[in-house]
Amino acid sequence: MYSTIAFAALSGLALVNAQVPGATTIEGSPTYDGLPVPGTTGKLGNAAITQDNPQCVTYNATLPSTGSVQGYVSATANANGTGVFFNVFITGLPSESLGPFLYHIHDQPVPADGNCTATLGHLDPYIRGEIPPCDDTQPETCQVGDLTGKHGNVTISPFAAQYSDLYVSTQAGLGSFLGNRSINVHSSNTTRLACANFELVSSTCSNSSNTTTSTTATPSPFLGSASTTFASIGAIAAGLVAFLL
Ligand SMILES: [Cu+2]
Repeated sequence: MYSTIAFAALSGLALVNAQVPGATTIEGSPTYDGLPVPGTTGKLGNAAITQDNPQCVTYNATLPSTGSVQGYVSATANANGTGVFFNVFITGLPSESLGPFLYHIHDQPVPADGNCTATLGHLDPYIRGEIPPCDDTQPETCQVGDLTGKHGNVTISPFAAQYSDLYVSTQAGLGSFLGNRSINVHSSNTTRLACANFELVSSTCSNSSNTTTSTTATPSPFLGSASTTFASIGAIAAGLVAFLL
């Protein structure tokens, strides 16, 4: 909790320092082109592999259909509960000269006005920071939300990728939880091109006998048999109409 607050405050401060007129940037220098430094890790250590992620839970972040950059990032806990499987599709990217493009899980959700800047910096519960860049051979040392740092930049449009990330979680309450956060897509100079919130889209197992669903209406106990009777009459009438048609 405190680390999240501290991170939010720090990233907000860095954001102000890094802002460039006419461009919306994430924290850090948008012109930094240094190389990864192996072993760089967060103030709170390396990211832990997430275990016991809830099964059959999917979060989707769908980019606004009103923008030119569209697509989605879908996240589902792996079947063994370790890490999260991502399915990414992004299209409508601008000229290749603005790439390679980046996308990350950002710490805060997108507010109602759609302002991507309000999502602050990357999901970074271990307070690793952006610089030096992530070394993808040591993903545990990267910011948890730095998906392109760990899994590769976007170099074509449309772009599609599927991969497992061991450090993100679908378990609410953890610092690595993505369900209450957002995705931001950036050009190479970190300008924010589009953003969207993760939303819970499924909490059921498709091939399981213990599937639960929230769509089945439960009859009110006060109506009791009367409602059942009315439902039966309705069903008969519907059947009759269907027969006549
Ligand atoms: Cu980002």
